[in-house]
Amino acid sequence: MGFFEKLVAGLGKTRDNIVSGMDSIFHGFSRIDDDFYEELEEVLIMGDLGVQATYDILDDLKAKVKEKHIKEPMECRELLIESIKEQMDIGETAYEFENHTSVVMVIGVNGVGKTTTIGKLAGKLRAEDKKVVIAAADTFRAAAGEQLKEWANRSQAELIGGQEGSDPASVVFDAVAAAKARHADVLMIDTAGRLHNKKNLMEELRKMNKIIDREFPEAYRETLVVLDATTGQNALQQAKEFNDVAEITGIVLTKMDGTAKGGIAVAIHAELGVPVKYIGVGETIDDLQKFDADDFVNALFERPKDDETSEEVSENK
Ligand SMILES: Nc1nc2c(ncn2[C@@H]2O[C@H](COP(=O)(O)OP(=O)(O)O)[C@@H](O)[C@H]2O)c(=O)[nH]1
Ligand SMILES: [Mg+2]
Repeated sequence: MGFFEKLVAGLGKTRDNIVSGMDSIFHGFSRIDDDFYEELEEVLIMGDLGVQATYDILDDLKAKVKEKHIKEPMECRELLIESIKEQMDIGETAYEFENHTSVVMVIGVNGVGKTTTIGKLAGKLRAEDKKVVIAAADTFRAAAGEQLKEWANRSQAELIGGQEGSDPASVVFDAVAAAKARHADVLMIDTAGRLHNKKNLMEELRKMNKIIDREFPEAYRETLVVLDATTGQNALQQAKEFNDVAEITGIVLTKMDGTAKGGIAVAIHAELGVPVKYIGVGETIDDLQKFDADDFVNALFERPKDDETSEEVSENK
């Protein structure tokens, strides 16, 4: 399966919740009235899109219906798809860090896929011939360092590791020195994910950020929160908590190949104003891609990719 097919498969559950619900509304109503909008609202909220995104999308739909003098409920389907795409658009500057000497801090709770994402991203950047240094600043588990070492070997990125139990901030200090000495393009920092103690976490992130600010002020900064898409509302809650303690610049949604609650991608974007920049659909290096709103919404509604004809999606049914 290619990336898009994995995404189509992973969004199956979301599709069952949202798309079939929407379609029965489009078919069931003969006119566009308040009840019609109310039922749509319910389906979108139940599908994990969240209150904010749902209101934004429906406001946009209502405006378009008025402007285009639409009378048929069925005609709203395409408009709604367009609205969701517009909601998810992430703008031109999302990957600006690739054009600078940059530091990418990767944060998130245990098990969401931080280390795996760093490995995949390192592989992608190396394939573009970028020089990559990775800081193993999750020093709480020896296994974390080992796992990262494998990914670093695979992608031929340089790993700056801390001893188990060593101070994460000192690993960051060493990694910044190494990145500068070797004129690295991107320094990625893997961190430990212990959200249960917010005060400690905040303190640790603050210390690491302070070192980067002081030792590497010229670096372009990116802070990605990694979230497990199968956890739905929990992921949204985690994003909010990290948003309180760090200046998040982007979201990575992993495990979109599983029983992903894909609607959460829309909710996070709308409620935090932070774009989803990458999505993961598996455990290999090819299973991470930049987020593409068109692909995402096409996968959700099981439509073909915009740049291809139809066979790709329908083959997998
Ligand atoms: N199916 C699937 N598994 C993933 C994905 N990303 C990470 N994983 C798996 O999730 C588990 C935890 O990943 P890890 O990177 O160690 O999480 P961390 O604790 O945040 O560093 C590992 O078994 C990964 O292989 C993904 O996109 N899809
Ligand atoms: Mg890890």
